[in-house]
Amino acid sequence: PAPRTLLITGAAGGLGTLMRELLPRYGYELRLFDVVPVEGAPDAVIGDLADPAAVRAAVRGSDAILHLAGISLEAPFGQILRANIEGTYNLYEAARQEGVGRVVFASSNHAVGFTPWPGKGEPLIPVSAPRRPDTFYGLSKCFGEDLAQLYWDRHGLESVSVRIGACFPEPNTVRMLSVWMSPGDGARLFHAALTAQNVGHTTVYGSSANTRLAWDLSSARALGYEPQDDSEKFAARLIAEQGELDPRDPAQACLGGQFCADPPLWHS
Ligand code: NAI
Ligand code: 15L
Repeated sequence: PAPRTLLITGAAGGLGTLMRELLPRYGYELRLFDVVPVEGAPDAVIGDLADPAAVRAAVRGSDAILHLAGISLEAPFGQILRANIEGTYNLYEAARQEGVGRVVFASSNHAVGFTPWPGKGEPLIPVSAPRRPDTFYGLSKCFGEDLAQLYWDRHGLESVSVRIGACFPEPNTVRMLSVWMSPGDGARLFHAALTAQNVGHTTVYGSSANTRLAWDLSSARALGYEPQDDSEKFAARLIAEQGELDPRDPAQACLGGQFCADPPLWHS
């Protein structure tokens, strides 16, 4: 049966705030979790992903989970380890123990961030392309995807790992013309990922149907996702302001953009 009670972790964040607004129209009853208070939601459960008991209490009684919580940019390894690696493990353990049927995991394009942009006439990047994390952050998303696979193979807990491009109201860089996911398409994709039958563990790219798409959306479409938006309406202005991507610039040559060129953050 379609999930009714949906737990959104990371509900106070940018994507959580967008999805809290958009997902109820699909019929979900939302429960919210974050380490900081969630504006306008006094019933939200406040707790840290690194605390297994807090996570288990938040998960109890949910039919499905949209797991958005965690550090969403590069950070020192110790911080990524605690929030994204141990935190996602705690989330999956709680889901298993509480009998939750489905987790939709917010993975990221940064799991494959060092993949070069396909040239003209080259095939789109498939979900089966080798992972090439561009940061410890991207590496934590590779871990989350593998954890999702393990919990399917070993425990029959279903997941969809969504390698989100960039979900903001509007794209603001030329790179984002390729990876942008409109908030409306984000809600459509998460809803498809929550309700499609027999997903086992499925990995998909998460974006709108952009004219400048670099990756293959077919595994997302196979879930029933029908994107409605295309970033192309923003292209002329952004290209006039910023110019086309320069493949000789390490911050522009690969999917992960600037993440590929920033200096590493070693210390916790
Ligand atoms: P965000 O940084 O705005 O929100 C993340 C939320 O997680 C915050 O409210 C934060 O308080 C919470 N959080 C962090 N550590 C936590 C912990 N230890 N315990 C409980 N809560 C904790 O990030 P955003 O943009 O909303 O992204 C949501 C998810 O989607 C993240 O996992 C991010 O990696 C992923 N993602 C987002 C993309 C986007 O375009 N917004 C692109 C690719 C992936
Ligand atoms: C991400 O994974 C980040 O969470 C988000 O804030 C954006 O930076 C996005 O990727 C991106 O690649 O633009």
